Amino acid sequence: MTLPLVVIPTYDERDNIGPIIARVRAAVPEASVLVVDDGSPDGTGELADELAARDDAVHVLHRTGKQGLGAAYLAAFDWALERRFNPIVQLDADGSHLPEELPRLLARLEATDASQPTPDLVVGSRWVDGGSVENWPAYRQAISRLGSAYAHLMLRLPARDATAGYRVFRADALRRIDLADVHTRGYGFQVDVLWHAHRAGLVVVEEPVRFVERERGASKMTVGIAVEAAARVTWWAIRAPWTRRRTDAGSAGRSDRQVQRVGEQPRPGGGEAAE
Ligand SMILES: Nc1nc2c(ncn2[C@@H]2O[C@H](COP(=O)(O)OP(=O)(O)O)[C@@H](O)[C@H]2O)c(=O)[nH]1
Ligand SMILES: [Mg+2]
Repeated sequence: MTLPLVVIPTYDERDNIGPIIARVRAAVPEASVLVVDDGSPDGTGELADELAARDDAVHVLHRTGKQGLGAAYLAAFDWALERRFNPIVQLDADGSHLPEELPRLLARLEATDASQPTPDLVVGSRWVDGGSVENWPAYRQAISRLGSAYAHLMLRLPARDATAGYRVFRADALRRIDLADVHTRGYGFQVDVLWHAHRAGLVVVEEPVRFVERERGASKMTVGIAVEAAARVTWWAIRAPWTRRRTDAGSAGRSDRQVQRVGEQPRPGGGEAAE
């Protein structure tokens, strides 16, 4: 039985969080939503609590202080896997990832052709035929294209859009990734997880998406985040020949890594999803 969960990380997304949750719930009514807020100063977390109080399918994970997108997603993955959600979706709060395209991404997770292996991870890709980016300044496009091309070349990653943040994971596939070994806390997290997925032998497919730059609020992208990602990709590529690629499902199991889970909102009927 599928029980989709859409994870939405937020930092200062007060104007965006209501509309994006509404769009997700309209596009995929059976999907639950988990907002992961890093103590946004603008009150996004409190607003998310209000929305969760009105809708049992909406949950909020509060974390103390801005700890990075990667850290937020790692905490969310633990939360989701403990509650047996499947599949698990990554989606930005700012509307760049269109919830209206989610049914197509979810459908792609089911193999339509018996001769093809069933996908484990669907990457919503800007840089494949049919994919696009709207309203992004040229420099952002250049960083994204160059970064993806560099990661693809250095690591032979199974996706053209290595930094894409719109993703759908099969839960059991996510369990096969050694998340305890994912140390990137900024946006390089996306590349880091893809690299680990590749080495764990996951079947990764790309589905074209329209990426629409945010209209409200500010991007949290910084030069430091891009530099962290580039440095790590280079380091992984250098180290790759000496690290074993794990293709057997059992060997890349999850560890007992502790994640911070502050102020999780237990509510009647919420969160403890059925099998
Ligand atoms: N919880 C959490 N969310 C974050 C953090 N940094 C960014 N985000 C969220 O991650 C998503 C993507 O960030 P954004 O600034 O739009 O990145 P851009 O699209 O690359 O410019 C948005 O929903 C942000 O609110 C963080 O440190 N913690
Ligand atoms: Mg954005």
